Amino acid sequence: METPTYKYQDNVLSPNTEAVLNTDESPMLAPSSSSRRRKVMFVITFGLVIVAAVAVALTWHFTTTKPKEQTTALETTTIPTMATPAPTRERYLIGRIQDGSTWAQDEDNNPLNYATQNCYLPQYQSKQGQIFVIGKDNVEKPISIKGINWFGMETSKNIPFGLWTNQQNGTTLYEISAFLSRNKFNSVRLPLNVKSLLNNTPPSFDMVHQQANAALDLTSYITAIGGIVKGLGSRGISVLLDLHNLNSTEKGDAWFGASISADEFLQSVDILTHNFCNDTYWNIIGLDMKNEPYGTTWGDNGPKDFQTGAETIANRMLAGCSNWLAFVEGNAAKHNITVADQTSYFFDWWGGGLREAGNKPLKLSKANKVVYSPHYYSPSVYPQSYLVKGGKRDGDVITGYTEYDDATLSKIIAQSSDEMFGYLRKVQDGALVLGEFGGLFTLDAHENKTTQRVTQNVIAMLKEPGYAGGYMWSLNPESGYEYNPSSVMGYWTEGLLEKDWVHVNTQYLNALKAMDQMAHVVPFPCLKT
Ligand SMILES: *[C@@H]1O[C@H](CO)[C@@H](O)[C@H](O)[C@H]1NC(C)=O
Ligand SMILES: *[C@@H]1O[C@H](CO)[C@@H](O)[C@H](O)[C@H]1NC(C)=O
Ligand SMILES: *[C@@H]1O[C@H](CO)[C@@H](O)[C@H](O)[C@H]1NC(C)=O
Ligand SMILES: *[C@@H]1O[C@H](CO)[C@@H](O)[C@H](O)[C@H]1NC(C)=O
Ligand SMILES: CC(=O)N[C@H]1CO[C@H](CO)[C@@H](O)[C@@H]1O
Repeated sequence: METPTYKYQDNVLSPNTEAVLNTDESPMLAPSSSSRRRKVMFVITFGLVIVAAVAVALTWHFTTTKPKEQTTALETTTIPTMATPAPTRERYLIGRIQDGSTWAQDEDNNPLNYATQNCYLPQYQSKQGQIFVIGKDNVEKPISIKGINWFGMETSKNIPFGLWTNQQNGTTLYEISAFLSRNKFNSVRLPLNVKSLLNNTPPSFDMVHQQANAALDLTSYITAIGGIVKGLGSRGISVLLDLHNLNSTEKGDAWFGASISADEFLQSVDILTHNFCNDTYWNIIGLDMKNEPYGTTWGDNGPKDFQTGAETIANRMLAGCSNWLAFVEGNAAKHNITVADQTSYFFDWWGGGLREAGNKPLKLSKANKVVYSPHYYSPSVYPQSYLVKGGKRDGDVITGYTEYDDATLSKIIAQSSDEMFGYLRKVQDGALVLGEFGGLFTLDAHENKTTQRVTQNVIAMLKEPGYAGGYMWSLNPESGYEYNPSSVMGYWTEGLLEKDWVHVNTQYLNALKAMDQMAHVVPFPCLKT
């Protein structure tokens, strides 16, 4: 996800540098450089939310009569005898995600550790248009990804959002993992920033209710990632580590930039393989080489040639971890498309422009490791001219358009995605997995729901041969969008969870159930050592 203003503007003759350099801080923290007032208001609001959340948590902690709970043997033996006090571990009745499920009274929803599962790290492979989990016995299990993005680690907070459990807002790692599993999600894409990997920066403690997330070790960036991976792994949910931003504010138009050199980028890959390529983290399936490299080229040997960049990053990863997969995004160049008798000149979705990867594929040190991983969004991210009929471009918005009927819109999405990346299904053997799709859904203000229908079409497309699933953006309710409908600019936030992180955006959750019809939506298998 990228703060959208100007990124796709198709009428500008010379690029607006300030706008193009918009960062990809979570939209909640930095909506866009062109909306400083909103940004300031948002940061203040967010600050107040955190202060309020912490205050509520503390008040609750010290004043509420806690429900009587059985203490476990572990608690009674460890607390009094340890020199350093063990984390206070309690069951939490708060923070439960209200998706209609019921919970066992005695469920231990706040483990001190996610127990070792005795699974081994399998071979993950991409071939025959599918992703396979391959065991030591050479049995190959195909798997489709019903995935979701959970952001926050790429921001200055260095931790995914939502873990500030209190009586009103926030949930826990345990509950997020349980909720995702109850709803058949089997993978999480976790955006990271390279600088925090290099510095091993600890997360902001005020973003996490530590007692309610007892198993999460917040000592460092690496321990936090490890805890999240184990928490998700306990439910068979895999993790795609996403090299998203260079530092918490520099998105980077390539895999290097002002804050990170190409060498440093590769060191961050070494840090990940060194720390996580083993059986404890069996559910890590690979790395997304670089999120939305919008200033790159493909195969021209230029300074920002992402064919070379992605190849170098992927081979570095494979040298440290030959089990993982390399997820590769595309460029963001301008193209013409003619659909429904209308020609539009537009930017490919950032991350989606893989037009040259067919002729100039990545050459990796190991076979069956490339997963092309484009993004495809709805008009809530940018009002693309090809997604509506007629109308007049006015800055970023389009006025006076009509919306297409279902059949025409489906054809347009099929053709545009095929031109950007879908053709790869016919010219190479690896799987395609959308690293991001979605945006606004329930809030769609198009008279005939074009934004919703685009996402529904994208979901339906994932069932076609050659696609092995996708990651909806985002679980977080804080992600911001600026166009709704295509004719109106403003600011809206929406995610799979509601703003309090415990209520569910039911309409969106139901729309994503269509992903359950992909061929192999199962938990990632724990292959026992
Ligand atoms: C990220 O890097 C840019 C470019 O060097 C720098 O201007 C910015 O201050 C950095 N952000 C942080 C949070 O350090
Ligand atoms: C995996 O690596 C981490 C970090 O080096 C280490 O703490 C853990 O014990 C390792 N697990 C296994 C099963 O080797
Ligand atoms: C697309 O169309 C525009 C406007 O008609 C034209 O200027 C441009 O050269 C075309 N670009 C490409 C890549 O075909
Ligand atoms: C919505 O669909 C109706 C029925 O087909 C049509 O009359 C109307 O013009 C459409 N609205 C827009 C904005 O295209
Ligand atoms: C800022 C925020 O999200 N506050 C919400 C916390 O939860 C309560 C109860 O659900 C909501 O009413 C607040 O809006």
